[in-house]
Parts: sequence; structure tokens; C-alpha cells
Amino acid sequence: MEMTFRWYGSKHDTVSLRDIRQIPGVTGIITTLYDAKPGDVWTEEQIKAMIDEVAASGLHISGIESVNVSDAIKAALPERDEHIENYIKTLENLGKQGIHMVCYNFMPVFDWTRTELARVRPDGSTVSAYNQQAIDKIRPLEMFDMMTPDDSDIVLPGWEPERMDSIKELFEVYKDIGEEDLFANLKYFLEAIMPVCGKYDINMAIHPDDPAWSIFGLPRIINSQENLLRLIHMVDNVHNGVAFCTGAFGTSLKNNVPDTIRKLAGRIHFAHVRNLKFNSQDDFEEAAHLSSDGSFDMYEIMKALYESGFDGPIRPDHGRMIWGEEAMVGYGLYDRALGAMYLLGLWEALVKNSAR
Ligand code: DNO
Repeated sequence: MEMTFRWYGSKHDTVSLRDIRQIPGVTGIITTLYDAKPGDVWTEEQIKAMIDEVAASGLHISGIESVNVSDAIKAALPERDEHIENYIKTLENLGKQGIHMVCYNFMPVFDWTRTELARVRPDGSTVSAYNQQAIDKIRPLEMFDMMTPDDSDIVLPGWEPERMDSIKELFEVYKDIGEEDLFANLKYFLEAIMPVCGKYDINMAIHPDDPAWSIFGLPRIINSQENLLRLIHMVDNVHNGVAFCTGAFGTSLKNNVPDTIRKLAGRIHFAHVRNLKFNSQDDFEEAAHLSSDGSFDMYEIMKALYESGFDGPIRPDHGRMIWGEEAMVGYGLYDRALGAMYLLGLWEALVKNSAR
């Protein structure tokens, strides 16, 4: 296990590599070419520049989150094969530069979705939150207003405006695509990229849908234990794995988080570990990483990762805004640093206990 931290690059992030370097135990950075669009080829020069910038701070890149998969690939549009070719070239260039983990998602149109970006918690911190009734009341286009912080030009990851230019057409495209079609398109994509992943030893890590159910009638498939097992078996190659996000997968109270981690042993290549506080199945908010601040048993989650032999990068996720920090929602420095410390503490106890 390596403790890592997500960083959006010096152009976009309020958190610096220097700040991250000072969090005890954090050695790896998870980042992306933030200005690349889904379907683009990432050149070796671009990748090298990113690697060098991180290395200069005494840290290293532990993986990419994300190389985004275009809707042309997800929906099998005419440009699909061209975009897959480009994805393969990107993987090849990443592999040549020594990067071995790539996170992606297969959610149509929208990435992670929240209905509030700054709900105030009893301790005065603010967090993002989800309320199903709020979603049921709005049209998909209005999602952008919800995911755009009021008083800043910060763009949330997954909600880059240019990705949303063709939203109306995309809804038309997905009208006829059901879950089985989406599974078939995912299989097609994975089968095409497995050879390059084998050649460069790149572990693909799919991120679960957040929330773990269909919104606005769009199909979603990476949302239950059954479907995650189906995913790893349908392309039964160790490089076809999961970015296990406790907060995304755990949005559905039907999902047993530790049990699913154990069942996916050997195929979890990346872990996002965070806590959620449920007010009901239809209303939840982010919490501090500490078990008692939310609804999850974080010790059981870390124990399941430890006992199933998890050996990849792990990162804290969706921190609260605390101590007056202004940053990208969920991605400030302070609460994620606290989260990293807590997760490292749990891990140290697990290691020492099992050695005895
Ligand atoms: C949100 C993130 C997601 C995730 C992508 C992976 O905070 O966890 O945007 O990075 O779904 O492709």
C-alpha cells in the first residue's frame, strides 16, 4: 500500500506539491493532464513534463486519475474505434514513461454528482451532499449550476464545461442504450486495450458510479457487488481491475463495502477511502474520515483491504472544508491530510497486529 494524494496540477490546484510533501507518509501523487479532452492522445513530452514537475518536489506519480473515456466509446458511436486507438497510444506513452496505474470511469455523460457543494455540518465545516428529491426536481442541464461553485472559477473534476457542450445530443444518444449495451461497450473497450496494458504492465482501475444508481434515466453499471464481479470476470485479465471508492460504492446502503473488497481481492488496483454520513438512503453528505463522524466502519474497510493483500496506491478522498480553507470542493489540503493520517494509523495498527 502506498499513501497518495490527488493533485490537479500547478495551474488548477490551490494545494501545492510542497504542501503535500509535508504530509507524513504521503509519497505518491495521483494526477492527470487536466487540459486533455477525452479521445485525445497524450504525448510522451506532455507526460514527461508532468512526471518531472512532480519529481522535482521529492514525490512521484503513482498513477493517473483519470484518462477519461469518451462518450463515443461508452455509447459505441462512429468515432469509437478512433478514440480507442488514441486511448491505446496514450497508454503506450504512459507505459513508456513508467506509469502503471490508470483510473477511469464508465458513467455516461455525468461523472460524480452532488446536489449541494457546501452543506454546513454541526461542527461548522462544509461538505458536498446528495439529495435524491433535489435531483428528481431538476432537468439534466441544471446539474451544471449545482456542480458549479458560486463565487469562484474552480472547475470540479469531471465537470469541465467543454465536456458538456453536447449534452443534449448525448441524452439523445443514450436514449436507446441500456445496461446490457453499456456492459458490451465496456467489454469491447477493455478487450481492445488489454494487450497494451499487458505489454507495459498497466493496471486499469474503473471507478464505481457515484451515486451507485441511474440518474436522469442514464444507464449505470459499476454499482453493485454483482456487477463488479461481472466486470472482472467478463475480461478475466489481472490488468482489468477496480479503483475501489468506498464513498461512491457505499452510496447504496445495499452494498456491503468490506465484503465486496474481499471478493475483489487481487483486482483492486487503487483505493479511494472516505466516509459518508447518511440521513436516509435518499440523503447523504461527506463526513470526516473518522468512523464515528459518519456511517462507515473505516477500521473494517481498511482491514478488508489489508487482509485481501491490497498493494496499490490509496488516497484520502472528498475532505470537508475546514479552518477557513478555500479550495476545490472535496479537494482541499487540511481535511484530506487528516484523512491520510488516520488511514495510515489504522494501517499501521493492522500491520503490527497481524505480525504478532
Ligand atoms: C470525484 C472523483 C471522480 C473520479 C472519476 C474517475 O471526486 O472520484 O471524478 O475521479 O470518476 O474517472
